[in-house]
Amino acid sequence: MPQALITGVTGQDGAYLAQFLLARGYRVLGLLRRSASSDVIGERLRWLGIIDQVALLDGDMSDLGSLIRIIDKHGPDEIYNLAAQSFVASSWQQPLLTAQVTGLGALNVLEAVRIAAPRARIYQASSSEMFGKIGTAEQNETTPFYPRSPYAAAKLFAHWMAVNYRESFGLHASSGLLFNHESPLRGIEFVTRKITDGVARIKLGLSRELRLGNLEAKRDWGHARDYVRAMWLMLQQEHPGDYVVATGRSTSVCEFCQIAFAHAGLDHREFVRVDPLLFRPAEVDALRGDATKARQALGWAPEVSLEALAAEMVEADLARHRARLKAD
Ligand code: NDP
Ligand code: GDR
Repeated sequence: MPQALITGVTGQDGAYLAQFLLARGYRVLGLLRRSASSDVIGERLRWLGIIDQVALLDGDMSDLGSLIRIIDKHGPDEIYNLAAQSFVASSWQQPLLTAQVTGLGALNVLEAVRIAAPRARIYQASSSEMFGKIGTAEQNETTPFYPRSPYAAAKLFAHWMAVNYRESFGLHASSGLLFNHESPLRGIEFVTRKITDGVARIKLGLSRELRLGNLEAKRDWGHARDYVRAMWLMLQQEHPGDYVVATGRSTSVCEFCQIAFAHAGLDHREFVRVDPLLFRPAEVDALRGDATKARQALGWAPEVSLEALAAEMVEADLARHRARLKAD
């Protein structure tokens, strides 16, 4: 039975990836950091009904010893490094923590693999945010990077360390330059989920308005379930490499609002308010990925449209709020 270790298993992608790997007969190990709120840990794994099938192991991205011990003891065949302080807006409030976890944490994983399991295959969760202030309409593996946030700078460090460990020590380390991907399990602070949660609240009479920042920002949004499949495909290749994973469609925050509100029979213009306090110190204005390499080399293509994604997210948030109202 192949074994996979997922750091960030309690996050959106970690949960979907665990589900994907379990369905393929993997033993799934997940890194779990200690929390005082242990009752809510693993909420996403619970939502997917797989929490009892994942072996949760005590460790932290900033604690190299814990990573070495876990990798040495279990000898996973595949390691997916998904753990990060992943919220771009917070990275200006906590730049050092972001560098520590998102940047140096990735290096800790690479070091642990180099020391304890050099033959394991590694996936590094790189990001389209690394392109940042771009000069091209579409971004692919050869587009230059220009990070615009402490988060993006930390991810860029992690990305280059993965490339460097591949070239220096021959590690089978692949890096996925993933564009934004969302789902009903997306953290509530990210804009798509904030919008679909807002739609559900307004529809059920729990809120009257939704306050957002820059409505003109454009992102290439896909479904997380499609994107974790691409991670796995990268590690099945004989040789490691870097791949852009994206839909090729760029949509503004305003257009996403229109689609999500319309799904619930509402007009977003009546409810969305722009709050200047929610603008970022530096913005990534527009992203659109060119996933030609992933399509050709991995046979990967997205299966879920933006409209289907928004509909699934709105329906899930409506169901959550209805269940809470019923329980009260
Ligand atoms: P989430 O924010 O949902 O999950 C982050 C995970 O990292 C959580 O499991 C969190 O644990 C864990 N984590 C944070 N700090 C530590 C730490 N110090 N030690 C151990 N674990 C820690 O992110 P996503 O699932 O959305 O994204 C997965 C990865 O992919 C991230 O690295 C992200 O930056 C990257 N990425 C995401 C994209 C997206 O659109 N979703 C696009 C491109 C890249 P806890 O539950 O305890 O907080
Ligand atoms: P992003 O995602 O920064 O692209 O990073 P997010 O959903 O936070 O922002 C997308 C865009 O929407 C604009 N925006 C708002 N964003 C939030 N969160 N809240 C608001 O109220 C709001 N109003 C407008 C933002 O300014 C931005 O332009 C995500 C994360 O998952 C990263 O970890 C990952 O690397 C990248 O996607 C690819």
